[in-house]
Amino acid sequence: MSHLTPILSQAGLLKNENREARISASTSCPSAHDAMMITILVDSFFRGDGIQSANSLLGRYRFQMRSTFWLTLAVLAVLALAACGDAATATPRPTSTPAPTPTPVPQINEVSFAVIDFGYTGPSSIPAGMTRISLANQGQELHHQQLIKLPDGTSSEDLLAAFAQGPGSPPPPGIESAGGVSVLAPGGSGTATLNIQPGNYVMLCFVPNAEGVPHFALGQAASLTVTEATGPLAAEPDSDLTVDMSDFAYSLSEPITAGVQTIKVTNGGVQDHEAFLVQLAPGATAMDFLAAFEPGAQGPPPGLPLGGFQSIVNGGGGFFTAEFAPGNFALICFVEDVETGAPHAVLGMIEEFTVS
Ligand SMILES: [Cu+2]
Repeated sequence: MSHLTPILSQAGLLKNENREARISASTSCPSAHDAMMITILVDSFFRGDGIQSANSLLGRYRFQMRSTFWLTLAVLAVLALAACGDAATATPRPTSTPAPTPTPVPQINEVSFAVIDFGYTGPSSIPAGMTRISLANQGQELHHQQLIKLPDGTSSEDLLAAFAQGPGSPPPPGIESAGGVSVLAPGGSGTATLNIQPGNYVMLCFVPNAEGVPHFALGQAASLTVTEATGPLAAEPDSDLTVDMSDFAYSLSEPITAGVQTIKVTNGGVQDHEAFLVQLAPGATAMDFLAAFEPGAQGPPPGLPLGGFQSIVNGGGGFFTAEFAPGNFALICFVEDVETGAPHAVLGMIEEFTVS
């Protein structure tokens, strides 16, 4: 039986069994028929027969009583309908269907290398994709890790033999500078993050010893095979600022502030470039630091190498992270100009800045 039935019965609207039967057939919520009944009921209040008997005093009293009754009845009916409407549109209870398993987010590959006087330790094969390379300098000299991608048909021996002919001799065609961790002081460590492509690589160190012999010629070179990625690739890391490199300058997206900063490096120039980071000794300039590497220079370089991002081909880039204490710093490019052989630093590719 409809829950409106008692209301409608009181209202005298259920005068025959047919009506009762029709309304009884409805569910616990009002049907369209019930709604129509309510409409009739409200309409009866405003235009009902009470008005016809309101001419006499008694009739007026009866009219008032009956009006109150009809008004109460109409309000009850509308409230009942509204309550049922709310119930019908309420949010259904959650079912016990298990939540779908979230797809794991691909993580950046982490690989670690160490450098000694004179060689590298670490993996000889890594998968392709976004990779954070950590390098620890466990030697007594300055070292870096320059990655060079070899074209098909060129071996690491071919590359080292070409480089051994010294500055000014042409490198094997088709090789690509592929980044890496830049120069670190003894005991220091750094990271470089890059989307490394499948292929054959050589990692090597161009830093010279006291006699001017580059470390790779002393054995500091190793092969690295990058295999095809086996799953979805990780996205690039978040960065705090960007350093855009060009021929021959650095452009910082914003000033570098104290603390740990992850810096995105891009090469928009024609030539290869690098972003070597050094904290300069008080009162020293970047040129003072460079002069300390000239043959016959006396004393240690006036600055602390903090890594950075090694030489990368035009259009390439990556990330490095460093902790900046208040002081004077410089970004320096040691890559040799393809025409003159002069380091890019000499052509103006030095950015000195102060962190306060
Ligand atoms: Cu450069």
